[in-house]
Amino acid sequence: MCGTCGCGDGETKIEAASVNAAHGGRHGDARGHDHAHDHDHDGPHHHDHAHDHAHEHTHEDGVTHSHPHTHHHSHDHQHGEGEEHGDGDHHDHGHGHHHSHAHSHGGDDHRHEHGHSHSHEHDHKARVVKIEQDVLSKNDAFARENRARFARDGVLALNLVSSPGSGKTTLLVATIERLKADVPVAVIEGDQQTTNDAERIRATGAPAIQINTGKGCHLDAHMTGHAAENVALAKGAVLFIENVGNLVCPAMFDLGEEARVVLCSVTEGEDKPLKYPDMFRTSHLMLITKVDLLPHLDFDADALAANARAINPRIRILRVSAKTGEGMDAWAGWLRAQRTLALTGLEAPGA
Ligand SMILES: Nc1nc2c(ncn2[C@@H]2O[C@H](COP(=O)(O)OP(=O)(O)OP(=O)(O)O)[C@@H](O)[C@H]2O)c(=O)[nH]1
Ligand SMILES: [Zn+2]
Ligand SMILES: [Zn+2]
Ligand SMILES: [Zn+2]
Ligand SMILES: [Zn+2]
Ligand SMILES: [Zn+2]
Repeated sequence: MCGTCGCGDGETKIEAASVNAAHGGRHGDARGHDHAHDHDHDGPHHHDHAHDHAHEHTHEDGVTHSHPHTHHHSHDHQHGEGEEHGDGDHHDHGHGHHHSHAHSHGGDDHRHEHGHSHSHEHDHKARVVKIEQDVLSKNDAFARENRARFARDGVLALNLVSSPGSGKTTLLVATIERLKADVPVAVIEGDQQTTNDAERIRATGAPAIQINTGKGCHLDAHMTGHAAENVALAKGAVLFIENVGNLVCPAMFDLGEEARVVLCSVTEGEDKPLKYPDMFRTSHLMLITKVDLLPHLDFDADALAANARAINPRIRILRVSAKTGEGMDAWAGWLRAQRTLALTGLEAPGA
């Protein structure tokens, strides 16, 4: 789950596999983990809720009657140690409490004090900040595992991020056509639904595997690691990871990539780096895509570049068109240089 937008985990599916299915022993350090991202409540927490209920009481005159009422109250409760809820869990607790309220019987006001127990449903939105920290620290552990594996295999892993439709898959298809004669390429495709993008990649002859994140709006390192186990990865390959189209949440999730490449197409507006700074701050390279459209637009590519540099002075910037091939040699050259550095085990300077 992602605390930024409150998106749920949903059911993540990797083609021919499900990350939510139980499995064991597949992670390098044999770390056990829960696929429902369980969390526990180890402290008291506070809920507010309103409810309706009826209860019986007896008056001094011996008359017993029951009457419904609605009231609002808040209380703290503690979950037992080790008790776990899944993310976004909606659940029932029974608990007893005391409260008093006034009501009237035929004009004669009086007050009752009574204790009763009842159960209620609640969700755990108040815990989102803590859960987000837990999710991100688990993600970072998986990302370290992925990074170690990619380094061992001389795989250059790149995380492609952008808003929806900025041209990631089209760019990858054109890139694979340029590289495939001498560079092994594989692709992990992330989308909420459909295997369309993986099919577009496979049509080039390159291996590709689709991750469907369901309600999730980003890839995480755990699902990426499992997808990488299920796609053919030659030694020295370039592994492109096309993230879910979203400029917000994917910024928080390290996948174990060597470099993050952010695409921004010329139809998106020059101010995107200022509006979504985390994504541009954490990216090594920005590709300004669809530059073949520039003659038809009032778009200032220099202003976009200046905004990206204002957020991230080290960012590299290339202008490309997958349609006309403009800038594709420079992009392929950047890729080859990064791959050489990955194969020789050097840190890519300024990359
Ligand atoms: N003119 C032009 N159109 C392009 C270019 N690259 C992509 N497009 C068009 O942009 C649209 C979206 O392209 P995709 O490659 O599917 O974009 P994406 O980023 O993979 O999309 P999602 O995976 O849905 O986020 C398609 O209609 C493409 O034909 C380009 O270089 N020039
Ligand atoms: Zn999200
Ligand atoms: Zn609870
Ligand atoms: Zn009550
Ligand atoms: Zn795509
Ligand atoms: Zn796992």
